[in-house]
Amino acid sequence: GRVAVLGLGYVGLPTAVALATRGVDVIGVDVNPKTIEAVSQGRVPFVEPDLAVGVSGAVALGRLTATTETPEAEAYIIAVPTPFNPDRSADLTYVKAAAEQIAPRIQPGAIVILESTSPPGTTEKVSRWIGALRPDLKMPHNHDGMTEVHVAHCPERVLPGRIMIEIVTNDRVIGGMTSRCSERAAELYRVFAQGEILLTDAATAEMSKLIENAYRDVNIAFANELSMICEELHLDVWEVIRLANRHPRVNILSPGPGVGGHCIPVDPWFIIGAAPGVTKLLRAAREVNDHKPHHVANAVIASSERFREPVISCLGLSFKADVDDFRESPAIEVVELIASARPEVTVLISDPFINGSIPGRLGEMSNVRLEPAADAVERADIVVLLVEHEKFRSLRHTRFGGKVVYDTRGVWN
Ligand code: SAJ
Repeated sequence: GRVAVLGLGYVGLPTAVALATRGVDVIGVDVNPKTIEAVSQGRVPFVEPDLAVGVSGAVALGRLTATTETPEAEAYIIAVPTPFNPDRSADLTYVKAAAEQIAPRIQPGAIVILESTSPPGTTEKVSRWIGALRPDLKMPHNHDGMTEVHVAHCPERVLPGRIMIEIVTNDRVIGGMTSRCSERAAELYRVFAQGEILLTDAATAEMSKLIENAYRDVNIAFANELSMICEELHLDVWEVIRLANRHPRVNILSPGPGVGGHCIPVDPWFIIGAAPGVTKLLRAAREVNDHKPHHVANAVIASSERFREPVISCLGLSFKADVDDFRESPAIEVVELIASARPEVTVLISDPFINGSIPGRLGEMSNVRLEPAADAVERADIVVLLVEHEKFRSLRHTRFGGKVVYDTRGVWN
């Protein structure tokens, strides 16, 4: 049967490729005509190791096509973004739009799988949104055993930078609206997933995904708080953590300039929103991680005061190492904070993954300029390492002379 994947981003496109390269006919659907154009020509609109070769292969074989129109299919995989609103509640607009595009096309026997990370109850909402437009179909939210359409949640877990490996090797949690829904979804994922497939109900699957990212957020917050404590006590946080981690049951993560990306800073809010009275720790972790860019910017600004016309060079702008994703990047926030607090200071920025224009508001700031890393370091009074791209790690051997060096990632020690 034919599979339609709605949303050709970091999750949808790799999933489409994983299925297509194993002989499944896949139709990729996206609202962005540029994405459709790129994929149709076998190109990938973003950087991810091994994805480009997969896309061009699947398209050349005729297994993967792309369109803006949701087709009739035997299985629908929804892999659209779930951002949050200004009040931090989940914005389910894209999920709802996907359900509403599927509704007129879906036939009895088909399955709808939600991969997007979603607050508890969203999978059931997908069933209801489709059911509202198709009263002729028995949907799982109101027909226990004998449903005509199956609905399940199979949250994505892939790590950007390692997506093509993890999509195959990770264990998968599948939560169906009914146990038959889980089994149907599992049949599809067995086509490419080599890890274990763990079946549960939809709400449990939703929650398990959210706590994976909340767990990471809390643990990074712990590391970030340690870095601020150690700074105050004039201790080297990296050395302190390295030694503590030699305990057999301690495994502290790495401090950094903050937590970015579109998952880890967002997902804890879905849990906080669902249980606001009992989520003190999750809120505190968010607060610590959101504060970290301010802490870094303030420290840099303070150390710039002794220079008359300081040049501050910030290396790395993406949300983490070796990816070209600048969304929700703490590094960008640090640069913005420095450049707007001290308009008379020149801030040089460098990132090997910038392709064309400077991302975000930085492009509009007159005291911010993009430079090759070597020039930026050469001209700097203060060098700030914000992202430990492979290319920057080797600068470890650079002699920084009289420059002030602020290594937020601890890779130059
Ligand atoms: N970070 C640190 N210190 C660390 C680890 C990360 O400061 O020790 C920072 C990174 O620099 C980055 C942010 O945290 O700004 C998030 O990076 P990440 O590598 O931890 O995670 P993501 O956002 O790339 O992907 C996460 C993964 N979730 C978990 O590891 C539990 C991935 O498996 C999920 O699929 C993904 O979120 C998602 O889409 O939900």
